[in-house]
Amino acid sequence: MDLDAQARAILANNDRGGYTVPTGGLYPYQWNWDSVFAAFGFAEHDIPRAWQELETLFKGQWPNGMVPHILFHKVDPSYFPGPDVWGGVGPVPSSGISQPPIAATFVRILLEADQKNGQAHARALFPKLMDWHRWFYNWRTENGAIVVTHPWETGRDNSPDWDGPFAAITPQGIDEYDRRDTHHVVDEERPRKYDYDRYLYLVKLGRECHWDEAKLREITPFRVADPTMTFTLLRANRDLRVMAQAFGEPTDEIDTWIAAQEAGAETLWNPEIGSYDCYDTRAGKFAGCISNASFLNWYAGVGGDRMLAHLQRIAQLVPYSVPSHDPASPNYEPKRYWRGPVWAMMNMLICIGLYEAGHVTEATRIRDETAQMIAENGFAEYFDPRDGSPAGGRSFTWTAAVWLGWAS
Ligand code: 9WN
Repeated sequence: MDLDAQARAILANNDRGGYTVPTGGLYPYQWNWDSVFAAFGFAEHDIPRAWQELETLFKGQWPNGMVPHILFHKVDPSYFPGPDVWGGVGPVPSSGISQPPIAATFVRILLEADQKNGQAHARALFPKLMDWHRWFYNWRTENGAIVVTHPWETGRDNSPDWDGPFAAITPQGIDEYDRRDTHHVVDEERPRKYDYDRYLYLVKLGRECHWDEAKLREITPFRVADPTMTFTLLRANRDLRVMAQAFGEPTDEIDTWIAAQEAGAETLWNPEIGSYDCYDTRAGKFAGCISNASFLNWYAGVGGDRMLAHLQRIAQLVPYSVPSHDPASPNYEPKRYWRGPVWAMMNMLICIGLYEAGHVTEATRIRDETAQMIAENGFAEYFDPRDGSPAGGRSFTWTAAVWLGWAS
């Protein structure tokens, strides 16, 4: 079977009827940004299915506008923590946090690709996207930057970005638990128990205050301003604005959000390392980390070429860009999840920005490296930047989607 056919087969096999799981076993539910990438992959050969993926995701939207990071449509014991641990309060059993808000950007892409029915689908999703973006602005804005209350929210779970805030947390009152992820993937490619204890502690805090954002803002020790969320939301707001104009909707509220987030992006610039960085609002400290999220500034349309020298430096250190953590850092671990490996969908987002900024050489190089990694090693969840070898889950939805829609 050729690679395109393999990628389509992965999407078909991970389809659970109206939504796609990231991969069977390891992640048996619907994840927020995974589904948006899945929709992008489906759009290559089945536009109605692409819209359905997004529509199912928005069925889980909470009354306060938040769109959860996991929807537990059917309980499956192969994943922990499940719906009982989260205690989400929305219309579909769910987690209590969100994920990078890339949906509006991909709704716009689908709208432009679907001359026939795109308008109807995008118009129906538009108010839901507005409600979600408003939730971020109301509850998760600190000086314009977007803050997270759990590392899982950024989708970059065990990045060294969280090492500082995690060192200040002593997890208390969490019951014994049985991790399932390490039944599917070797320990060396997953977060440590130290991280899981803190992940579960933060879930417990949220559950105990019924995910009331006002309360959580007061009590949580973890409130970190993050480039993934700030840059993806800023980009998504620009795309939402284009749709608002096309639909004859007012743009003033979106303009307020864009202005706030442009200022917020500036607060994530860490002059000491000359990079966009995470900022721990509790400790008042930068993380001091250059991650692949630091390079999403072009995607957000900010920062000019401030990040270019780091991108070129890192390309000299590893044959496969863009590693999730700087290989020059002592905390770099090329196989351990978000502490080093390369993620194909992050590369796509980075390259969308690079192309738009006219950095065709850089963007083409990263796209070629991504395509080569996938062609030689299959549709893995992530890859080792030293040799492109596969890591984490296999037959992975977003890698297949990125192949179909962008890398092939
Ligand atoms: C927790 C599904 C998700 C991705 C995240 C990735 C990983 C979950 C986990 O898998 O996180 O949300 O259990 O490890 O870090 O980006 O959305 O693919």
